[in-house]
Amino acid sequence: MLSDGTLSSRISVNRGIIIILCCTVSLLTVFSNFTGSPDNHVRCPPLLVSLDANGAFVCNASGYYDALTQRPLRLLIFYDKNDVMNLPLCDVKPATLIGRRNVSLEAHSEEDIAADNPKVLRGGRYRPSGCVPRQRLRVAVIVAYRDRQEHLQILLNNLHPFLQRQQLDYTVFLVEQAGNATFNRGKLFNVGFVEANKLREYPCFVFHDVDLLPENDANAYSCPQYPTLLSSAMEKNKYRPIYADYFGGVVSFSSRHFRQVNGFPNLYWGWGGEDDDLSLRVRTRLGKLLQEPADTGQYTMLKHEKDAGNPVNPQRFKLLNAAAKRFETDGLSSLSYSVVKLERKPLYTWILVDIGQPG
Ligand code: NGS
Repeated sequence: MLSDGTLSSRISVNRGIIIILCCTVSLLTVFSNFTGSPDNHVRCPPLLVSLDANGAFVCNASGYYDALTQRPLRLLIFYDKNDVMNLPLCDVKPATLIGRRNVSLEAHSEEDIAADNPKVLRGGRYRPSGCVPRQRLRVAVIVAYRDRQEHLQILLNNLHPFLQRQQLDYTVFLVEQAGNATFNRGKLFNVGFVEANKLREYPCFVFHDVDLLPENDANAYSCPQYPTLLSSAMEKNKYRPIYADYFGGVVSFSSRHFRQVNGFPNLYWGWGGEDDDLSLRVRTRLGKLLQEPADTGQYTMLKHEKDAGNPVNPQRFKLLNAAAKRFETDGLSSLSYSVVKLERKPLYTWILVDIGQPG
């Protein structure tokens, strides 16, 4: 027989255990809602999901997003309607691909291209609606640019449908060099990398010339295992490789690898050499670079007059000869610039940037 006292103390011990168990379960539930899975996804409690001004689904967990930049202040919160609805992960090779097709060389107005691509959100962003993109399918496409309006229109008209067929969660960034100083492709790409990651964390990057049109949508604009030359077969070169270690035109990187090689060099003003320097960085630091197979890495290059703002750089061989000594000191680690304007246009996020003058 148990005395009344022993019985009631057992009941209160049991109650205590039940309360502790309940608290642990609720804490774990809350915790799992707000911390990341290996895929960097965090589930937003469905009650907190609502629409933003662009019609995109956002998680209203106050204190988790910076109100100005929309950048998550803590771990990424899962804010996609599709995840809430438990849609499947997007395929790496989706059924929407059509393979090789002729590119269009028509320069449509940006308004017409936006009307033809109604699912592209302001800022040049798209996310598939029927599936949840995998982390390696979340891509920033950075275009280095100045004064090539017609090429830009032709590129956008081809690129948006191409990227949507790949079912990527992508954003196109146009990084435009302000002023008349000699063009610096490498530095503009570095600015694009830093600025895109300030707006949202991108695991994958594609660095893209404005005059190159991809011909085959099997050429995946996603995170590669190793930095990859996507434009491996250009029509202007009869679809043959330009040379063995060529790494210009269009290349893809995981953010991790791009940081590991300290990005592009900043010191190449004018045409030539910055891509060879990057190729050397990748081979030295990461051991290898990849090339898209010639049957999918096909590109058409748009023709243009000699570009007075981008003369051949007479210093390029001298810079290349000493490139290995500068990997640490010239690149993302030494990047300086000031953003003149940042605007979400219908087809791209426009970053007008002052990158200074040749030193
Ligand atoms: C090399 C340049 C690269 C350039 C490549 C292809 O000679 O920067 O030609 O040029 N390297 C040097 O000048 C050191 S292209 O076929 O695009 O005109 O990307």
